[in-house]
Amino acid sequence: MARAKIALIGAGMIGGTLAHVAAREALGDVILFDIAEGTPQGKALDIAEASAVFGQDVALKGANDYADISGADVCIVTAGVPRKPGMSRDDLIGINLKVMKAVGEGIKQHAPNAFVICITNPLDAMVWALQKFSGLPKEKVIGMAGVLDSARFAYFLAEKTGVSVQDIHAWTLGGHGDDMVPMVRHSTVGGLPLPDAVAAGFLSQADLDAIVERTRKGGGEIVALLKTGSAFYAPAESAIAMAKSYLLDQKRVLPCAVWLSGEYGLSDLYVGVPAMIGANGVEKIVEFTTNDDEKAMFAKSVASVQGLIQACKDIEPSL
Ligand code: TXD
Repeated sequence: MARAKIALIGAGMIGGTLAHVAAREALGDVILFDIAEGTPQGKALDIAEASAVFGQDVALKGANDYADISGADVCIVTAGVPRKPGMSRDDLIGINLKVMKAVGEGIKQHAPNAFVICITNPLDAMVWALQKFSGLPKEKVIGMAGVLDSARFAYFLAEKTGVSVQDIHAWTLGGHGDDMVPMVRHSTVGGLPLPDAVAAGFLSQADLDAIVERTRKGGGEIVALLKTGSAFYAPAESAIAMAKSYLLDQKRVLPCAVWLSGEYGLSDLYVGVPAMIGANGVEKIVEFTTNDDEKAMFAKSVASVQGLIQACKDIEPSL
């Protein structure tokens, strides 16, 4: 059987890391696409040469022409600009909306059967716009943010409690902004929901509160350290987990930005909720029970996403 074809739209820091991980895991042949000439070709060649060391038979190619993504099974979109210190994700909206238009049209023309994972910020608004510009089915266009935010939450919990990251299950819902909603009652350490883990002495309430806050600001913490861009290793790993669930029909339930039509009492927008990803794309949305506090936090986060979508409509009235 032919190998899967994975098109990476944007060959910057995340795009290059995605290409490396996808090739090492032999997830499929990789096309790295970018408007910058030479960058996708150089990265593709570098990783192709590395394949002789890590021993996987996958093809890698750099491209500046959308025709090269033809027939892609998966497209992962990182095209656009990242944050610089002092910028919020929302500051990127004007530039990245134009980029989504070009990318959406390219995918529509050359890879209309692909499963599309958007990573570009501000995430929830950009995936919404990308779905509109591409016209692809809503269950085949999703956004990556929740896997990353939840991974940060899980890592901080592992670091504090000393429990293996493998035995921590953390969930972060809502939009990919500083008002995202780390789900304390639904996240577990060694099977214990976090309030029980506090009662059992794994960590103090003050530690937990600090971790929730650090998770919300996790992206900014890395931007402040790197100074020249934003996180890329953990974002790439997160999108690979989502792509793998689709390509291998794993049916993993992962927090993803998905189109809601009535779930969580919301419609006509993309926001982060747990979704089952299989060979048909988004196959099921899992609705967590929420208490009043969680509902209020979720509503606040959703209001920010709605504000960003409105800003997109103001910039691009055709949306
Ligand atoms: O959780 C999440 N969703 C995120 C999102 C976590 C971290 C970073 N996140 C966002 O991903 C970040 O704010 C950016 O919007 C994207 C990509 O981040 P990356 O760090 O990879 O940015 P780079 O290194 O600047 O790469 C962007 C590439 C660069 O090579 C540009 O030349 C290219 O995008 N680019 C384009 N490619 C194709 N088509 C167009 N129009 C285009 N414009 C720029």
